[in-house]
Amino acid sequence: MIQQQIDDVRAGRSTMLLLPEYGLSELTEVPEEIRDLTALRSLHVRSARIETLPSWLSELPNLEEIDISQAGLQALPSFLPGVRWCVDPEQIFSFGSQLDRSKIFGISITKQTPQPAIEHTFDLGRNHELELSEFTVATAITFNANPEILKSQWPFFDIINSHLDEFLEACQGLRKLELFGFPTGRIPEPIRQLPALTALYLTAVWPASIPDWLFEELRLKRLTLGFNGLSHLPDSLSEARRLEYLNLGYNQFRRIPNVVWKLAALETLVLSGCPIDKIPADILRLERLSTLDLDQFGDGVPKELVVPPPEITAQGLDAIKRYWAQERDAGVDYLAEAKLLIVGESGAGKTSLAKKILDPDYELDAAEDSTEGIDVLAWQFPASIRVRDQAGRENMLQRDFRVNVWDFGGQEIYHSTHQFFLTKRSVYVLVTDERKEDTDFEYWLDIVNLLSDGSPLLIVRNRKQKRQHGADFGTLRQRYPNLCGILELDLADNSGLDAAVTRIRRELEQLPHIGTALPKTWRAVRLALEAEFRNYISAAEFFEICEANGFADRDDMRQLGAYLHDLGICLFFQDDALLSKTVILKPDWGTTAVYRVLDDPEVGHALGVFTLADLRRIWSDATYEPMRDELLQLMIKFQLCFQVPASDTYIAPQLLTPSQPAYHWDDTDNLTLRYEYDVMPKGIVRRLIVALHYQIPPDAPLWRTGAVFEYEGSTAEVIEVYRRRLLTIRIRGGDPRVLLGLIDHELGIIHRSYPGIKVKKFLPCDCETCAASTEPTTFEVGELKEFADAGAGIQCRRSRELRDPLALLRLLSPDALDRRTGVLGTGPTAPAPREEPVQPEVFVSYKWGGDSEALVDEIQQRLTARGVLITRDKNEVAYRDSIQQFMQRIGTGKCIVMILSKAYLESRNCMYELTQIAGHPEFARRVYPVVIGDAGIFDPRTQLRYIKYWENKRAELDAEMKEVGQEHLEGIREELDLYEDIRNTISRIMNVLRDMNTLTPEKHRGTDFEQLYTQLAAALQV
Ligand SMILES: Nc1nc2c(ncn2[C@@H]2O[C@H](COP(=O)(O)OP(=O)(O)OP(=O)(O)O)[C@@H](O)[C@H]2O)c(=O)[nH]1
Ligand SMILES: [Mg+2]
Repeated sequence: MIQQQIDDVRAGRSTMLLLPEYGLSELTEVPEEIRDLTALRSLHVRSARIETLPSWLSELPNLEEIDISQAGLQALPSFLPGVRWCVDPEQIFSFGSQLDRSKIFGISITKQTPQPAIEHTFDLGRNHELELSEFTVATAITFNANPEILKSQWPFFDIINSHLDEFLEACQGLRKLELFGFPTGRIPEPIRQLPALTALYLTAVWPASIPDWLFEELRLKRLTLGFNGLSHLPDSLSEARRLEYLNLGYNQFRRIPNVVWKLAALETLVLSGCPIDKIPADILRLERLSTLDLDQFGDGVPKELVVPPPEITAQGLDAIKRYWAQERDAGVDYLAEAKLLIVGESGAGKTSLAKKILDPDYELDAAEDSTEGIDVLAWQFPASIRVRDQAGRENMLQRDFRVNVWDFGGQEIYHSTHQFFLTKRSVYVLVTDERKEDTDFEYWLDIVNLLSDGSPLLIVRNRKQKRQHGADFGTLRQRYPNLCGILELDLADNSGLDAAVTRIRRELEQLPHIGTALPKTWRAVRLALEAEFRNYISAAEFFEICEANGFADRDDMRQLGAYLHDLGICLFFQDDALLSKTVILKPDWGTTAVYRVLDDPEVGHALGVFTLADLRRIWSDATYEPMRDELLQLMIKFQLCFQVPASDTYIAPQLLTPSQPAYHWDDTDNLTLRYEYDVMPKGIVRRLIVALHYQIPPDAPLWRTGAVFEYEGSTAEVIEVYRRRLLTIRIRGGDPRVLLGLIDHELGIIHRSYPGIKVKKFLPCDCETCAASTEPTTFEVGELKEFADAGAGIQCRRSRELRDPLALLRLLSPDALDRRTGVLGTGPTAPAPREEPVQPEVFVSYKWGGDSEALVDEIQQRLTARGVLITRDKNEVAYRDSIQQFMQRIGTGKCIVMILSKAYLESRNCMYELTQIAGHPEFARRVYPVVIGDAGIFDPRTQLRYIKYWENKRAELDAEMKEVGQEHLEGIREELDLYEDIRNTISRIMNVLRDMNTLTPEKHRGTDFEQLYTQLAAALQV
């Protein structure tokens, strides 16, 4: 992403760089590559961990603006005198007089911004001390964000909301305004009076209405209205003639509002997450449109979208435009073709049923061979299909309905290939033999549920005699919502057959894609291919056939190829270097070839190990011989086998020995993780073996349901327990997170091939009781993330101890929280939550002298003896190092032991330190308070006394100020602000501290500081 931006600036396409993209704020320094970007005008390091800016930035002649809000910058550089800054309100405080206010072009408030800083900013606005061109109020949101919950996450929502209008009125120069995740429920009226505003981003704001003045009076170029629950737009939008970028994502639009087609200047349209069912031919009217974003956050194109067919839509805007252009030029035809998949246990009668569907007079054959792999039969019948013309009117048309009947071999060996052939938008028939105990019944229901994406499923009970057994429809339907009926028949005498076929036909005719309009040229090619008797043709021949049938453009031909592949009509892997040269016209020819290898007795005998010589033998027929390379590639593509590196040997993991071999595993210091599946597809580990075979050392244990991998000094054991629907991982040695990351990534890819899959990850508890147990308490990773987000501990169900969720998550990934799943970054125009620079230090904050200091000496001595190093001001603040800097450093520290006494709470320096600490996120998680008796913080009256104390201090100073001349006031105003700050935060701090588990010094001494030690040690380990 960053590289793309750099290239754009270098090529003169842009003058701006957004370094921390989409909330991934891992950047710790400004990359050296941008040093020669002389065209760079605007640099954003918002939310990055960058602490200093490099001095070479001053050599960039055109650099005018830098956004450093929420970045870890400690001081403002003096070598950029001409640059203007976008900052957060806290930075206005911390940079003090370093930051000339006329140099601030932008301000960005987040939910972490402390109240005094917010109020200070609004004061500056009110007093016209700011000349802002950009203003942002933003926080990260989740997909299912709702206004109430979001609002409750803003500690100072009302303050911001009540000052917002007045502030906007005072900022007449605003060019860009962003409210992201700030549910104010309105579009603030003063926006109307902002003459320079061209970019307005209102995401998750939930305005009650969209006022007409927004389009009639403003001159917007960029507008975002995402996550606002909108279902229509006012006609006045057509007035927004300059609009180039419109983001309507994650709203309730079922149709793209017609007024959108009038926006002639539009270049980018975002519609992700809206339940729209159609992108109409009107899209051709937006001639300048170059980006249509249907999948903004990578969570998929809207599933309701069926016109054009999803296979087209998935290829992007050009494909959609071509589709409509072709239809306009060639006229339309309507789709009347579908796939029927017959599954079930071996011997249940699938092949017999398939043949009887085609011909009821077919005689059962007692010597019917068990099906190898898959057989595909063509079935055709006349039908009325429902079609919609371009104006949206419904019609019924008479058509020959074509069905490809896929008859699957039921034997266990074929199960692992199901994920490639059980497609969506098909009808499924599960055949059961009622005379037998069907052990695989649930497997079939589950796998169809996982893979078919809601396609209808019929159960056919074959050889139904008088006996009544098996679950009834109602019960099954609750678990399998796509089950739409149970049919009973007996193939021996055709009883029930007619009714069953009628029902199957009805389900086929009612599939949602039936009746979809397709360009006529497509159908012509489809028919020409079908007339072809060969099993496969070259890609060049395919293109020739397309040309002969009216196609001119190669891209159109490729698009049709992808469509035919997705419908299961042919196999055409266009993204594979070798396979893209061939179109397999008869998919079952390809699959049969593949299964020949898996069914080969010699390969079976060798437990799945085979060589190229074996393949020459197995594929010696004239039909396979010239295609051996492609067929082997097909097997690899299906993750059925892998090549042993640097050899001509291959291994098919599904033929490996079924039982776990004996080997030694040292189970000390293991990182263990468990995946639990609602429904577990078979063969997950086999696919993982193929995907990660480079990480399997030559003599490592390897069997059908498990393997041992090695990488960078770590060893991982992965075992699948199908019956218990789980997968366990144990890793030891090295930094286990690296290998785990690798495995987790591959599993993610495998899981994504099952649309309906539900998996949860569990980590074992790290308390002492659990560590010693073979059945530790486990925590679900999603739950740990929720607890970590809330800054709360999570309780072990065995030891009842509170554990730190973040420490557990860091076992998985060093920056577990930075990659929160389901939390959206706020995009390039908004900040991500601030992240702390990690400092593996334990600070201690205390009042010098007396009891406190003695206690600190004792703590330091005890903890140092046990390996925990304490940093305290006396030995840390070197000559000329300002105490203030040290205090700010404490504020961002990881662990802070706080010795609270009355003297502390009444000391200006200590309280400054405390406000620094409390102003940073996750305050509660980072402090370890020890309360000295006289602090009295548990008593509300004492709390009030502290508040009064600081109010008085401020009043005194204020009175003194009035007596001296303005010229002597430098610094005193800041002091005044500090007292105000202390007074405002003191009750908040008290509340947090009261809820925390604090100990008195006596209790600590009694246990030799054991509790403090364990907590600190745990926090530091990560
Ligand atoms: N008597 C009787 N025999 C049947 C019936 N249905 C199937 N058969 C016989 O049972 C045997 C197995 O049937 P198939 O249709 O080949 O079973 P399949 O489900 O295709 O089995 P695989 O291909 O191994 O998965 C064949 O010999 C059929 O003739 C039935 O309703 N009554
Ligand atoms: Mg069969």
